[in-house]
Amino acid sequence: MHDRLRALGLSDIADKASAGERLSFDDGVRLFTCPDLHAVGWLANQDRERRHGPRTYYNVNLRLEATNVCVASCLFCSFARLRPGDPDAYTLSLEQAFDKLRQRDGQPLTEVHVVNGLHPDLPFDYYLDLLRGLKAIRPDVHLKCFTAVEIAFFADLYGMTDEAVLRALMAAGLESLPGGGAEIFAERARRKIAPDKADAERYLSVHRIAHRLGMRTNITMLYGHIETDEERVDHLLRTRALQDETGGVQAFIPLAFHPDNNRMRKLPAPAASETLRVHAVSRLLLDNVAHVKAFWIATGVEIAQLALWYGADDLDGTVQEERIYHMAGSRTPYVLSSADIRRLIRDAGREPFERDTFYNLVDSSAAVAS
Ligand code: V47
Repeated sequence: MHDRLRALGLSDIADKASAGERLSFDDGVRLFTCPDLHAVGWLANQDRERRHGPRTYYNVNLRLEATNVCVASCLFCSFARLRPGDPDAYTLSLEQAFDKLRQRDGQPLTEVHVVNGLHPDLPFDYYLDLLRGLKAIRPDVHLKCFTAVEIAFFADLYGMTDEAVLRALMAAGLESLPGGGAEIFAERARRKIAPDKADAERYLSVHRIAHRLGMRTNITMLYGHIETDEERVDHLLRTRALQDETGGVQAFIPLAFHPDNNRMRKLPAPAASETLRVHAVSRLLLDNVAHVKAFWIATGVEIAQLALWYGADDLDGTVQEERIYHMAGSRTPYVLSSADIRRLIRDAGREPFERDTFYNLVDSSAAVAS
């Protein structure tokens, strides 16, 4: 491989990567444009194995999307309905939301991941009561809820600061933030695909405040639409800069654009090779972020398995009720059992490790049939 890397002109990047030296903006662009995907993947895999060996994380989680009513009009979104009266618009009552968790009484869930549309009319109490109610039903289950874009929206709607919103939600049970809403940070592309929601600075600022208040958060990147390689690298380096400042980013999650039923449907979905490359370059540039997640619903199950050799060490979880990707054309199952996930990790040649939200081993994994 060293001869091949030399022939590709990547020896300097390979040397830096193996010495643990930080890669530059130009290095990132070169990795995106290198014709040999496998060479890039090999480098990322070295890094992934140095950090985690063959270990591959997953968790037993539940996705809850309490409303799809959303005032934002992101071009890539197939989930949002703009007005409460739209035929497919829905907003769960608190009892309906609680039932989703109650119905899973016997399941060894460790996390509920809540993400919603930006609903213009719900009172702040709806979200506070949602958190309190979910906690009351399953006090042991971690609540990873509301993207930074939702937090900024709440602050503007309810006349509060971002920090006051976070503090109030934390007092009601919020424990970490998911990474949604990051899309692409670069202003040129963001203005086109997500013109009317929090900009990159606000998104990053909400994460910064969350970290200061003691929470961990994830960061995502939506790729495979109109963004350039330079804009991807910019996104990765802005994430890295935030992490230098706070250390609060747990996982980075590249999200493959799905073109069905949205206003960018003329674009093709990103190729498998693109997905593998984005995971690999993310692993190599984000030297200060412990985990790169291949979200199997976004990548497809088989490509997620391959991504475990291209820098990814995490597959997200059982998920159970995901809508955002399925409405945009994802053909993945709605749920994978713990046993399914463990099997597909083993089939990919890796070792499954059930984690909690903070990447601690969950004891029950030893007991899970595999
Ligand atoms: O922000 C919406 C994306 C995100 C489409 O933090 C689309 O652990 C592709 O952020 N094609 C929400 N993507 C999902 C998300 C997430 C997923 C898994 C784990 C975590 C985590 C976070 O979904 C949105 C947006 O970027 N999205 N529509 C679409 N058509």
